[in-house]
Parts: sequence; C-alpha cells; structure tokens
Amino acid sequence: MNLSERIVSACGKCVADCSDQELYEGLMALVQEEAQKRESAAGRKKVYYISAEFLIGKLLSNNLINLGWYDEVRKILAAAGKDICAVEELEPEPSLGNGGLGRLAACFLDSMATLGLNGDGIGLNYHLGLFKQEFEDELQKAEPNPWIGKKSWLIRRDNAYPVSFGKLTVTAHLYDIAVTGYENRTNLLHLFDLDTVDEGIVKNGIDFDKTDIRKNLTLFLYPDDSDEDGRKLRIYQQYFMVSAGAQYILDECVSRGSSLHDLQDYAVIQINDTHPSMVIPELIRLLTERGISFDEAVEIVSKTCAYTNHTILAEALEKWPIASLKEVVPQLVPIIEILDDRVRRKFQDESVAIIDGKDLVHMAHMDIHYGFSVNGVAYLHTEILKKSELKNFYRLYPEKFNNKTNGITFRRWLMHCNHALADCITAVIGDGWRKDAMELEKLADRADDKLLERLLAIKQENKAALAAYLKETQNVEIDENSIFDIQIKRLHEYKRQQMNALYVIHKYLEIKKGKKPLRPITVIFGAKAAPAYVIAKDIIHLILCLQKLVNGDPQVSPWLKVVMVENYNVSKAEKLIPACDISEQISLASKEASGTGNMKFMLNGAVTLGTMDGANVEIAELVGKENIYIFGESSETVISHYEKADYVSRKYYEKDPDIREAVDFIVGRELMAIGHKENLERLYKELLNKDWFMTLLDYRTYADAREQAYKDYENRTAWAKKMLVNISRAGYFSSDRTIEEYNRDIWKCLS
Ligand code: 26V
Repeated sequence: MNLSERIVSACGKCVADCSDQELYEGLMALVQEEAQKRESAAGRKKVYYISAEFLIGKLLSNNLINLGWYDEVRKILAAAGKDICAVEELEPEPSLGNGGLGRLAACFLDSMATLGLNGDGIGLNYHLGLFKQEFEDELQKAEPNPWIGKKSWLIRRDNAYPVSFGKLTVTAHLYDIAVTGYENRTNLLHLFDLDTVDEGIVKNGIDFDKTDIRKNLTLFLYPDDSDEDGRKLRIYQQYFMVSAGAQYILDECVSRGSSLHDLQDYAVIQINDTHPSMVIPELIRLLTERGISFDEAVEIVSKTCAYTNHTILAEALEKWPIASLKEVVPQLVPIIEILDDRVRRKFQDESVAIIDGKDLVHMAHMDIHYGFSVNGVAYLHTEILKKSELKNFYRLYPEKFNNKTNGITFRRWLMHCNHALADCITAVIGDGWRKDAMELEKLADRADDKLLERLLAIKQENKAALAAYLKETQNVEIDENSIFDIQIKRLHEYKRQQMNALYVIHKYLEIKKGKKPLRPITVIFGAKAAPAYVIAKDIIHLILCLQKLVNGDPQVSPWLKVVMVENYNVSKAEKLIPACDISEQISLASKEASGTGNMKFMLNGAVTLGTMDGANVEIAELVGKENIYIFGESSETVISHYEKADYVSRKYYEKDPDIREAVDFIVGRELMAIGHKENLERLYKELLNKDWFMTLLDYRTYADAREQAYKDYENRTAWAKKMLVNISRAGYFSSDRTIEEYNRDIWKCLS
C-alpha cells in the first residue's frame, strides 16, 4: 500500500470525507503502526534517561517529519481539500514539564532516536499537565490542563510493578509513547501511572486533596512545592517513578542477559536533576533483595548512575526532611543513613554530608558521591559548579565533573516550526544540514544580496502569521512592520522580566513626552508563574497592566505595543520564535544554567540581547560581538556582590533618573487606576528594598544596548547579515551534538 492508501485505511474512509478529528486520529494510528516497525535494540548497553518531566509538546507533525512523511501527507490532505495545520491544531498539547529542563529531556529523546542510540526515557504519566494559564482582571488564573483524550499517543502495556509507601502498596502500570528518530529508529518513553487516579477530585481551579495518594499520585505535574502536603506528594511521585523505573530496568537487563553483577554493562541511568535521585537507594534496595550484598550493590549502582545538575539556585536544590522520608519511603531511610555514614567516615567534612545537621537529605550530594559523573549544562554553569557551588565536591572527585552544553532538536525547532526557512537553507546549501547541523556554516559563504533579502522576507512572513494568530486568539492588533522583541520563558525574578517591563515603562514615557522611536516596537511576553510564587505573579500583573495602558493609549500605541501571550507553551513557542527579531535573554549573570530558548531564537534568525550568562556566553563566542547585544555585569562581579552582600538597589534608583521614573511609575496614578494596589506596591517595594536578582544594577546598560539594537535594525542589510551569522553558527547547539558528547564521555553505548 502507498501512503495515501494507508491513510485511507487508517481513517476507515477517504480523506475528503473525514473530519479533521478523524484525520488526526487516523494519522496518529498510522504513525504508531509505522513507529513500532522501526523499534529496534542495538548493542548491549542501554541509556535510561530518567526525568520527572518530558515536555514533549504536540507529536503528530514531529513524528511525520521524522518518518519522512510530512510533505507527502500535507499534499495528500491538500488534494482532498484538507489543511494539515487545522489537523495539527486539534491535538491537545501534553505539557508534561515546567520549562527548559523538561523540554531538554524531550529534545534528548529525539536526538537519541535520531542517532540510533539504544536509549529510553522513564517518567510519570501526569493526567493533567502544567496548569493552563488564563488572564482575568490583569491577574494569572490557573486551570487544569488535561491532555489524555479517548485516543492518545499512550500505549498501555501489561507491565505492572508494586510500589510500597510504608503500609500502602500501589501498582504502577506502564504506558509507552513511541519516540521516532529522524529517518532512523524508534525509542520509547516509558511513563508510569496508577489506575486509581481520579480527576474528579480537582476543584476551584487546580485545588485538590493532596493527602489522598491513591487518587492524586500522578494527577498533576507539580508547578511548585510551597506547602507541606505538596512537598510530601512530590516525594510520593518521585519514589513511584524511580521504584517502578528501577524494577523495569532490572527486569529488562536480566531479560537481555545481565546477571545484575554486571548491570553497568547493560544500563546507564542518567538522573535529570535531583527529582529522580531516590533511584540510587532504591536500586541498592532492589539489588540486595535479589541476593546481591550491600557493598556490591553500592558499587554496581555507583558505576551505573550519572547526574546532571540544572541549576545553582539554592531554593531549587532539593533537600528532603528525613522525617518526611521516614513517613513516605521508610524502606529507603536506613540505606540513605548508611550512605551518609560512609561519606562522613571517609571525608570528615560536614559540607559534603548527605544528611545535614538539620536532618535534611541533600539529594544532589547523594548523586555526586554515588554516581560516576556530574555534569553542568553550559560551559559557564559547569565552571561555577566547580569553582563555587560544588567546589568541595570537585576537590574530592575532579574526574567526575564534566560539561555538556545543552542543545535543541532542529527537527522541531526549525524543520517543523519554520518550513520556509528550512526550505530556503536547503535551496542554498543542500539537505546535509538536516543530519549534520554543522553544515549550516556553509551559509556564511553564501551571504549574497539574494539570500539576505530572502531571510528578511521569510521573517516578514512569519511576523505576519504571528500577527494574524494573535489577532485571532487574543484580539490584539500588532504592526507587522514593527520590531518584534520577545521574551518567553518561565516567570522568575532571576530571568528578569521585570527589567524588560521597566524598559517598556521608559519607552512609554518617552513617547508620551514626544520622543518617538525610529520604528514601532512590539514587546511580546509569554510566561507562567508558579501559583505560589507571589512576586512572579505580581510581575505578570504589572505586564498585563502595561498592556492595557500602552495599547489603549492612542498617542502611544501606534509606536509601542505590549502583548502578554496567554498560556505560553511549546505550541505557542513554535509560533513566536520564527517571528522574532530580538531575543531577550536577560537573566542575572550566573543564574541561568544554560537556557535553550536562546538557541531556538538564534537558529530562527533572531539576534540576542543578553547577559553573559548560561549558553549566551557560548553564543557570543560563536557569533562574535557584532552579531549579539551583550550588556550587564559579569558572573564574577555578581557572585562577589552576593559574597560581600554589598548590592543596594536604592543606590541605583537614586542615581539614575530614568530608573527612578520607571520604578515610581509602577505605583503611579496611571497603573494604579488599572491594577491592584496590593500587587503593584509589593513589587515596587521589592525592587527598591531588596531586588535580590539585581535588576537595577543592570538596567542602564540593558536600556542602552536595547537602544543600540533598535538603531542597528534600521540598516536592513546589515541586520540580515547578523541574522545569517546567527543561523549559520547555530549548528553547535543541535541536541544531536550534545547527545553525541553524552555518549562519548558518559554513556559509552554503541549506536
Ligand atoms: C526550580 C525551582 C523550584 C522551586 C523554586 C524555584 C525554582 C527555580 C528554578 C528551578 C529550576 C530547576 C531546574 C531547571 O529547570 N533548570 C533549567 O534547566 C534547563 C535545561 O538544562 C536550563 O536551560 C535552564 O537554564 C535551567 O534553569
């Protein structure tokens, strides 16, 4: 059967007679059937990438691209009067991640399958993804975000594993999602679930009874852990994942010939941040249950597990009270105590202990002592881990530390989201870049006027498409000839959306005073705030108030627009990134471990405005200083301010009249008339009296760099050259490169 016949057979009728929903379900079934044919096992050793989050996004188009079917399917549908985009829109997005960490895991799965690596993902099947964000009264409202319909990508398997929480034992059931590689094999994402979960217990937005484990265990992806019950539920979730995962791994290795004494020859377990760290004591427990001595079990596990650190923020490094672990996973506590005891005897250094003086279990410490590799996710981040955050560990185990700069899959973040640019690149340098991203460098030699004009034209088309989408979905009108300046990422003070907002205020005031910009500017934000993160929600409130004020002011709005995109998620990112002119990557230096949005924007021809933080440092090195706008204090200076505790935001407020004017505006008449006094005043005071992430420190150089970028934008040819350099140098950030490095240095699997 040819593809057209297979589609008809999968849908049960001819394409023209199908509704878009029927087409979606038929295509999904067909993809699943084909993916299964491409499942394969190669080599003895297998990677198990274990992660509490896999932010996979919609799967249909991506799978069609990877199977090499996309264009043909699009044509077959079009010939029957159907639009593949309309079919894509129907797919519910599985938001099984909070942000970069989860999206990275999804990109890695794509690259492992593409490179033909024997490697599966292990995680949880959350019934409700990250909350759906709605705006009401200029405030964020959180609503449940279901994604599992009658037909979904999940394949239920027969595997079932008992998982015990003290007296309560539950059964973990396995679901798989096929992960197709680009013109290669299929791997699997294993997601564990509980049959008794009850979506009916959710009420008032996203509230639910946090104590009823049988009903809530895999109900929600955790957006925060601000209250005690929530924190305990996270421990339940994490143990459920690692216990079922570890049982799955051991069974599979045995079935492939392992005696378990040689587990490290069959399995390597990559621990994605500390959420799966309990896999270490759990594996030790399971191995001893299967007849291996405790000492040998520790040795085997230490050769099998590797840990990736994704943040240096102290509040994000997990530390569980031993009392909570005793309650939830009593069987692990004696094991953790022995592991801690051994560390204490060996090193006699309180700072590297697993259980601290306050009876908190430092999950990262356990990973470092009892794993064989520790990696950071960008050059600067790994250096900071070695030199400051984890320096006492680096001294003990220098050989364990290594850097793996993050990457993104070009299948989703160029081939799928920006067809026009992908086709243009192929027309100029051929198809090789799709498998070897470094070939994008060939573009640099082809920077003739025709190519530069084409790049500008594609950007223009993408901006027009985004403008139409925003008009349709949020009823805001933006000028497609304006500069699209975009900041999309989780809302966090260290990412400094508030600094961007201060600049918007400054521009608003300038325009009010009669100073018009060279060209209209559209400032676009997209961000969810953890529902318990008060200041983050205040920042969203400020942005929404600014949106109302600026866009509603007839004197200003022809020159400046503010758009806060509702419910920012992977699908929205796919629409926003190809349309971006200026990519805002403005975290306080040292705080953003890597960032991956920065890479997606660059690949799509946006120019970065950013600090020397995370992977921005590597972007700057690759594109050169004429093709990026860098501002702000260095990570060394910032770290020294923290050490000396000598940063005083008020000093900057008093010194710089622009800063003073913008900060005061937050509680001025105009915004107070739109927003809530409580939120605006709290944010104002925070900036003035604390400003923990040093917004005002960098504001001046930020505003200056931004002005320079806007000025340079006017020389369209020079700007197009910057775009081209960014695209041509993005090859390094392919997750295929990252995964090759993980495999070369850590996993050592055959492909
Ligand atoms: C977690 C939490 C938990 C509660 C309190 C506040 C807070 C703040 C940050 C986090 C981040 C956890 C780890 C994480 O998502 N890291 C991100 O990992 C990406 C992939 O490596 C990387 O690109 C981002 O820079 C890094 O923030």
